[in-house]
Amino acid sequence: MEETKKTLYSGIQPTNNLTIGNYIGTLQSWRNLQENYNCIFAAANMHAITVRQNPAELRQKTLALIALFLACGVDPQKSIVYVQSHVPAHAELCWALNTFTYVGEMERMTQFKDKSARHAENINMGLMDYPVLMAADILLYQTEIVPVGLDQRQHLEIARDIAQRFNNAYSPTFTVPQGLYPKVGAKICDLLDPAKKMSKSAENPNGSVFLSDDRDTVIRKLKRAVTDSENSVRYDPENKAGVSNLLTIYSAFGGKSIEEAEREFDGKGYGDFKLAVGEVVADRLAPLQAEQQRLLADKDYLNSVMLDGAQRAEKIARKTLSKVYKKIGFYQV
Ligand code: ATP
Ligand code: LTN
Repeated sequence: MEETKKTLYSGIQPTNNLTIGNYIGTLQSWRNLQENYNCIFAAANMHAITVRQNPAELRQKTLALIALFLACGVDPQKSIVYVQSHVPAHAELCWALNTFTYVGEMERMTQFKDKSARHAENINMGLMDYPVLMAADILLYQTEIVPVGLDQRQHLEIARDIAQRFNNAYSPTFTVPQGLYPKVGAKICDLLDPAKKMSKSAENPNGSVFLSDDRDTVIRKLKRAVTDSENSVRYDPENKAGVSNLLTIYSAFGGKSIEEAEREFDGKGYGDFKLAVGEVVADRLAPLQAEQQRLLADKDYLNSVMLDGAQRAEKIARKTLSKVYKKIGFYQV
């Protein structure tokens, strides 16, 4: 890793099927970020088990997520690509940071409240501790930049608070990280209910476009997306949430600004507009899916990427952990 570049870290949980919200919110930017930062990208499988998972599926989805990272242009020579559970320092730092985090803070987290309501039968300690593990992920690597969607802002604020709290209690130990949110598409909304974020765990699969959806499915889902009765393609998130969401998707996938997109569809009806959005999304997903499948056929290669990534990550992580252990008074031989 180059000494002069800042460190950037992001993770995605290998759960369910990734949506275009995940892609636009974070994954899409990773390829270019590699030029300017030392990047570390993780499949966050330790976060995934805070909600009950099928073990065989979790294993498969972890492999598929690593393949997807590479298919999106992440270069394992330039960046570190690894699986969170392969680096034990995450669990270790999480434990230490737990003692710098208050129960009240965790109870107030939006995602904890949401997920507790959705999984009332399994409100486990891990679900509550999720943000502390995420803070450990970030802080282990002295990360400066964390590219994520807006739904992660609250978690990032907590990571900053914990870092500052620790630094103030002892002496500067952790870099205090900053979130990097996309200018367009930091919150992609559900196609059928634009008041909600598009989520890979949504109840109705027709509200989300999955990265694995085939062309017909993508076009069908966009055709049925909720709009309004005005029939004018204009960006106005307050009053025209559905249309604005589609414009955002079109802009993110088509490489055009929102204004250019508005001009393009000036005077055209919603039917044409929705078809165009569907086509631009399907055109982008097809090569991504093909590349992911090609990579998935070479499991040995993927294993070697993960192994190498974990070794490189472990080295950096150990250094931070050992500093922490020294400061908190753990006897080291
Ligand atoms: P789940 O619904 O299973 O909790 P999720 O769809 O929120 O999952 P995560 O693995 O939690 O997915 O998030 C991966 C990344 O995708 C994060 O950076 C998150 O901010 C981003 N992201 C998720 N949903 C959206 C969205 N609708 N718009 C923009 N970014 C998003
Ligand atoms: N909680 C994140 C996934 C995640 C993450 C991270 C993101 C786990 N660890 C560290 C950025 C940095 C989410 O997107 N749901």
